[in-house]
Amino acid sequence: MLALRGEGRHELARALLRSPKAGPFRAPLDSMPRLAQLVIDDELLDQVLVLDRPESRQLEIHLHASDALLSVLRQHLEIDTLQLSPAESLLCQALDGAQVELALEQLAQPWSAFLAGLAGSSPEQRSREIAAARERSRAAMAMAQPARLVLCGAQNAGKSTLMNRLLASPRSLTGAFAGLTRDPVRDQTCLSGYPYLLVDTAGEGPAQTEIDRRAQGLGRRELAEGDIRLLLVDGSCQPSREDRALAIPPCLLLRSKGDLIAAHWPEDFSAHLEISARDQSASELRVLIGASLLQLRSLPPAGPVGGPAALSREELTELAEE
Ligand SMILES: Nc1nc2c(ncn2[C@@H]2O[C@H](COP(=O)(O)OP(=O)(O)OP(=O)(O)O)[C@@H](O)[C@H]2O)c(=O)[nH]1
Ligand SMILES: [Mg+2]
Repeated sequence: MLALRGEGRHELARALLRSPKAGPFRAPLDSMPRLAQLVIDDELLDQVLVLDRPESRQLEIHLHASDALLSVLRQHLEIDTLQLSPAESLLCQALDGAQVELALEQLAQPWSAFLAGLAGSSPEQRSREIAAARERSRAAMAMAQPARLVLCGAQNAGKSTLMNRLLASPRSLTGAFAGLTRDPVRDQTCLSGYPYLLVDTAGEGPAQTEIDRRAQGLGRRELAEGDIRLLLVDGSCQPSREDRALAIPPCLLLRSKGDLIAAHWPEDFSAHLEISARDQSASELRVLIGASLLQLRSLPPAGPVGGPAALSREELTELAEE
């Protein structure tokens, strides 16, 4: 929303607006929402809703705020960019109720007030409070900042099928053709209340063409940049040397295709879970994998953390400086 404030707001609004049919904007500027076109330098930027609020001497232009549009507006108008605190950002971007509860808890006891309060504590109390805040912050940061969870494994292991189940949406192409996924596919979701950026990658295996080789290279780069691996090994085949090489911690090892006849599974390569995308529902898989990830990461159940906590790297650095 773009807010024009003060007595000159109507004049400025009329300079920026056209009627919905591109003629001069003649409709009264009042508390009735009106459709209009936002035009700057004869360029149509957006279809907007206009609403005046005389009590606060503010005229609101509700727009579809893309980055490109905001950058044009910034060039032409003096815009105060709203600075959100990490707790406010979390509240705006939350995908899960647990994130909302954490954001509300943190808004009620701001981090800056907690840091200021440390100044009056005795050295022992201070180090106890800092240690407790560090522990709370570990969980809070994991709830506020998505971890990159990279799906990896051999071609046809069922990575893309699982990705789609976890997102409850057909985001990634799936099929019996080995090497179907090429460019990495990314999307966000919350599992057990913690946010993840899921990344589906090209499977390991014979690369028939230069395009396949490039795709596998891109997948390896995602693995190098990822936080956690979700390694799928087809349970109807024995794990290969390549599968073992991919199991670099932190890694959740899944035996996939549990509905098929199981191959002999070596004892020294134990899987965290056996799954079947054919027999298990999306919600069942989300719950199982979410809970296993919590265990792997030693994280508590998602939600409020019981006191002030850092929600961003910057806030955590402020604690280190105390
Ligand atoms: N029986 C059975 N088949 C499955 C299961 N999960 C996936 N499949 C099938 O296995 C084939 C490969 O699945 P994908 O999800 O495309 O495999 P992928 O690991 O993404 O393969 P690439 O992109 O080639 O690396 C498809 O025909 C799926 O339907 C499962 O749990 N059980
Ligand atoms: Mg795939």
